[in-house]
Amino acid sequence: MALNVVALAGGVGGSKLVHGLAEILPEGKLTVIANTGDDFEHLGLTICPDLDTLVYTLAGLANPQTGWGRAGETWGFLETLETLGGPTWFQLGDRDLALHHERTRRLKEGQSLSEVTRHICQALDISINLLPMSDHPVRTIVDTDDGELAFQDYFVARRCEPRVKGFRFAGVETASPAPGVIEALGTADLVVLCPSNPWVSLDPILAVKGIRDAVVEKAVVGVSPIVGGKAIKGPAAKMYSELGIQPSALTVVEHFGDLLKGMVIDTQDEHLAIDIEALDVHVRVTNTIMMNVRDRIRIAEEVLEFGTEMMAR
Ligand code: FO1
Repeated sequence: MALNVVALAGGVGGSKLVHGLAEILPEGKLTVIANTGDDFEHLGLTICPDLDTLVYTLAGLANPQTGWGRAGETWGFLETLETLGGPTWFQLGDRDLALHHERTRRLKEGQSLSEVTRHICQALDISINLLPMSDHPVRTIVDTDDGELAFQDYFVARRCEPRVKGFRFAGVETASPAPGVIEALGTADLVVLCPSNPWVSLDPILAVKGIRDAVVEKAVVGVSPIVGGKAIKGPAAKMYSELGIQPSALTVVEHFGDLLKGMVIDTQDEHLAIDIEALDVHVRVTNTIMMNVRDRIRIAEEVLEFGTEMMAR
């Protein structure tokens, strides 16, 4: 009898593991709860980057270079917008745009975000249960030296340049979990924290009323998004150092506290296993870098095997 698995995921990193899990779990056995804290309104459209990254990855449509957006895009809309002097800082390809347009149209008609997401999954032949964390808007706000910035303004428009002081999730106090979220967690045998940014991708999900309490009841296994601490490049590294966070798999474990039963870390981080186990969190060491679909499946298999061991502890 296959496990009932619930995965909590952000965008690019999380979607790779979700893809692996979707390839090996039988239909009806995988629910994914996606971060919507990165969502925003732009050009009159509701854009849900993490949901869309998951959708495109699961549908085999994702852009392999960026991880977000679609492969084989055309850019007629954006090029034309530029000639007209419109805002082009957020790259919306023509095909991607159709998805944002259709979602916005349905939301305006009165459908909920989870209803629209279910429709999109059906239209693109995605058979897993993909749920937004909430149907209510929750927006990650970045507190910076330049004041508070909406997440995409900070991340994409300002290229993470302002110094970060912290985050808050506007709207989370009144947001309730989307229909099906608490039910899926209630019947889950195993909860997987995907290799997504703990502070800006997984924390917003766990901050929605009732989700953390439902997760903590379960066997929870994480996959560290941080590999070889010092090797971390790009905006995440800058963000960590500004927040005074030493980026490592150990820090991730400390961050999640009592939530975790087990953590999958990369072979480069094997030396951290002792310190992680001292926190009463079991460790599985493996190569966690996902370069292709075979890697995604292999890691998903390891996560399920390790998770099954954790369920018995
Ligand atoms: N990220 C960028 O760095 N630049 C972009 O222009 C950009 C456009 C974009 C369009 C659609 C989409 O679904 C995602 C997009 N992303 C872009 C990624 C996204 O904003 C971030 O990676 C996530 O929010 C972080 O998880």
